Amino acid sequence: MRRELRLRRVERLLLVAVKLLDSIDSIFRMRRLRPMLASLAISLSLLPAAAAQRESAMDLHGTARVGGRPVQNAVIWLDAPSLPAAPRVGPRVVLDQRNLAFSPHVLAVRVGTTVDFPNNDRVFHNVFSFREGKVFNLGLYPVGTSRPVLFDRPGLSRIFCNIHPNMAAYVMAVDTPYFAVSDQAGAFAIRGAAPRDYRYHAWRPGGMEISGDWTPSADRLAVDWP
Ligand SMILES: [Cu+2]
Repeated sequence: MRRELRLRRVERLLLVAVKLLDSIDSIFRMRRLRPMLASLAISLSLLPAAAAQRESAMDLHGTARVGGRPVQNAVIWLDAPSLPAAPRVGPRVVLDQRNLAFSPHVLAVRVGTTVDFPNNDRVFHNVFSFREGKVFNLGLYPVGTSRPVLFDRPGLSRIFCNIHPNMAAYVMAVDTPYFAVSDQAGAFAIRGAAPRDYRYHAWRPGGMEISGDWTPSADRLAVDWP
């Protein structure tokens, strides 16, 4: 707390210095100093927030199982209603088309994420989603090119190809930054969540969505389908 106060004071002093330089700028032409001081003030103002976030955030680990056996491609997410909404223009991630398959088979994204669907195969594909979640049809586009889809609301989208009936993928869009997909050992890690009680949800291909309460202090989250 005291450190933060001290930082605030230094920051205020720097801002005063910037203003002072502003006024004598025309006389002494110290233009190069001004942006330097300004950026120093900005980075100082960010310091306490970054430190607070580092102290409280943690990685939440768990295992997903079906009938006691580890299961890959399960999506696990934590409700985070108190967090600000995702930025409208969020990050971009890739759902690749290669060797007549989508990769990854299951993709989890936060609402507001744009997914790029590049065709890195040797043949044409026609990617579409028609039932629920995000409905779209990307049509045919040449090998080596890509089409973007913005996932702007939560839900599950089933992704298919018009030409190759064996191609299928899932995009699960969730309204939270805290989510993960389980690996081959059923393990998952949700990064950077504050340590508090959570309502969790989990879904997997061919399985129902399940949910429950979880207190991170009680070690790993066990997500079990019967
Ligand atoms: Cu195809």
